[in-house]
Amino acid sequence: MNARATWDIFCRVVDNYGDIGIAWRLARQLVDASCDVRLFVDDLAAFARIEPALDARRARQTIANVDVRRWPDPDEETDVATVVVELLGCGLPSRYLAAMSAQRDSLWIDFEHLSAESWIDGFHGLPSPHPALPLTKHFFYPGFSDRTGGLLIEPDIDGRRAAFIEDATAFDAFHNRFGIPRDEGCKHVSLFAYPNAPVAGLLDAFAADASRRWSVLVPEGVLTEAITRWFGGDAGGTRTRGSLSATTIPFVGQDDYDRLLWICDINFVRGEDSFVRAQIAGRPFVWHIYPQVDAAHLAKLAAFEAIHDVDLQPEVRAAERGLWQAWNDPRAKLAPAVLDWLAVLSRLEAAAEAWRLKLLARRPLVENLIAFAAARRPSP
Ligand code: TRH
Repeated sequence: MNARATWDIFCRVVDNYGDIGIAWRLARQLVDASCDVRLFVDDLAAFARIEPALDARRARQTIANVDVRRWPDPDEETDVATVVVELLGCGLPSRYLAAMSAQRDSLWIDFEHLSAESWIDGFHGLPSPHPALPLTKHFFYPGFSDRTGGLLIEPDIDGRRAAFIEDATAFDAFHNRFGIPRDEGCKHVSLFAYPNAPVAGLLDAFAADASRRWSVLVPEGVLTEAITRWFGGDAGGTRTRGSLSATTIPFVGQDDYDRLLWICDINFVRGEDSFVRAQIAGRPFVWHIYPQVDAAHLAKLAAFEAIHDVDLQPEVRAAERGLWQAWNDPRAKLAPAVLDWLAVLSRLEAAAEAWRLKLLARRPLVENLIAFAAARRPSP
């Protein structure tokens, strides 16, 4: 396929920031790989929270060389791209679909949810003919095995991370800009989770820890209620109890969120995208998985645990599973699981670095996606 193939990505923001987070990462990485990209998004306000350069009032704008459009636009787009990405089964505008049917020379890809479950291997790449139109969409599954599409990781991420961590001026400026306290002697923790996370148990464990101090950084609007309840009163600024201080920081853009993960010793993350970013930050992390009906998410959690902890020593594996299970089950007693996990923290640190290197050695998703499209694109 021509290196400058045109790509249209369609994204509907269903809830939270995962849909737009994935779409924005994908769009920018395709541009870095020399593709022309238009990104159609139905909720520019949500988009603006993860990309400060975006003006949510403008229906069309170019950011990071991505042509960003509000969807649906009053004069819906009928100029069809060579590759059309429907993100997470969000559907396509009807006029656009009609134009695709008339032209019949673009490739339609359904970019799906990330999972470590083995069934993904069999579904990745499957075609799905449209019931009424002369069109076929192809399923593309991100994943951890070589039989999936891989992970949305920038090929130069390691260099960017090293440049930031080693630049004392940038490091200081980052702390100052977001009001992050500097305290060399304490462990920094970023805390991003769903509102049902058992936050009180975690804060109890940190506050009672006589062996070290803890600084927990909580993005604004995330877990505000739980933090307020635990301290009593206002959640803003920095509050302290026992060995714990908790600071509410702004909800930052996606690139700064990476930097936040890089400055922290431990990262609590959720969903899909922050979950991957924590892994490539190379620090111990705790995953709050997106809750699904019939507890389907627990199978997803178990599948990831099984691939992630295979090289861990039995007691480290047990501690990791114990905390991840307790963090994802609001009925669980969290404090003992936190203590067991902290007891093996230095070994988790070594394992997190090894896991990061393992992921970085794999072929990036965008390279896989471009090859996937080239192999399937209909001949004109
Ligand atoms: O927001 P999420 O819960 O999104 C979810 C999941 O993706 C879920 O699997 C999906 O089904 C659902 O959306 C629709 O969590 P996630 O995936 O981590 O996305 C959060 C995004 O927000 C990610 O791109 C990182 C970004 N972010 C920032 O840019 N700044 C911040 O301060 C924070 C906390 C996050």
